[in-house]
Amino acid sequence: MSYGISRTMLPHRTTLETRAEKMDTSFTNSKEEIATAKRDDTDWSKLSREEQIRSIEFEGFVVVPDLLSAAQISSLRDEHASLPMRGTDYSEHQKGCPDVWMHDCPVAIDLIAHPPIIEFLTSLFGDDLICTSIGLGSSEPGHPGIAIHTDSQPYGSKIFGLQASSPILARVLYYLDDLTPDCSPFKVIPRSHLSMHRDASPYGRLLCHPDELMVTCKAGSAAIINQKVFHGNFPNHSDRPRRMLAIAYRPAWAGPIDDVEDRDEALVARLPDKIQPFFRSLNTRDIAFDLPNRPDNMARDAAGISPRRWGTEIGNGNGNGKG
Ligand SMILES: O=C(O)CCC(=O)C(=O)O
Ligand SMILES: [Fe+2]
Repeated sequence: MSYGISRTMLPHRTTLETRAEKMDTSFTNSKEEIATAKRDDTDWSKLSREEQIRSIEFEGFVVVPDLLSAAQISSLRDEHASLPMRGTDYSEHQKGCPDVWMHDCPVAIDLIAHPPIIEFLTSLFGDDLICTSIGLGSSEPGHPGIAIHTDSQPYGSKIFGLQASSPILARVLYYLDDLTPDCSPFKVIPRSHLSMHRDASPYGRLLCHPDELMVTCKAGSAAIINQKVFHGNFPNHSDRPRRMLAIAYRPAWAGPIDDVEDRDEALVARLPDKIQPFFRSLNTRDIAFDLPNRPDNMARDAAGISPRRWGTEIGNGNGNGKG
């Protein structure tokens, strides 16, 4: 039994290097498992706005195809090549660069205000948007797959910090390469974020799961995920890199549980004017802690909590958006 003994308490594991040696670095899925994986076959180009909102709220993710032009993809790949990328502690083939906004990456930074995504997130959240992060990731040949995890950590964590404690957050994962079965397609366990079971503790991780769904798409598409859904990616068994630009947004009301270090104001001031509104303080929290039981002027409707937001009505079918 190892309950109650944290890794840091084990005297012989004092350095990160020693711990990394002990880490499970195995492939999440074999080639055979990839060949027989459950595949998503949704025609994402056909979804109405209501269906997109239902998909991210209820399934936990939505795919939006054709968001980037060939020229944008090519420029983003060039910017990617210019960035300092660091390997993760479990594989030198999975690399990342956080804080892309601090680097000379005008095309990536411009995407923070990408109109189709801003319009979607504004109808999803019904609030001002705060961009909490923008990072580039690269799953290179030999990458063993990202273990299944959530990006939500309601009390913060060593990997994600306190920023991940925001109660509502969406991450837009722009893919700069085609996701094919052998080239690290996205994986997700649909509806996993709805579970109230201990297995759904956002601090859990899994190598794989029988109900994981493989999502493939073309370069220039994005998967937008509810940060609470369990997800990851498959290994890269191909001979080409699989690059991704990930931009996270939260509604202005939904700040972290405690103050986080804010971004350097002088650096933020250098960003283009149209990006500034998304770079308000990371500690913005538009909430009413002292709310009385019956505040003045209470409303009699709120479309954002109505099943109408999914294009359906209570009492019409089972509320699954298809009724
Ligand atoms: O690579 C992917 O498709 C998913 C990456 C991921 O888990 C993340 O950025 O949070
Ligand atoms: Fe993630």
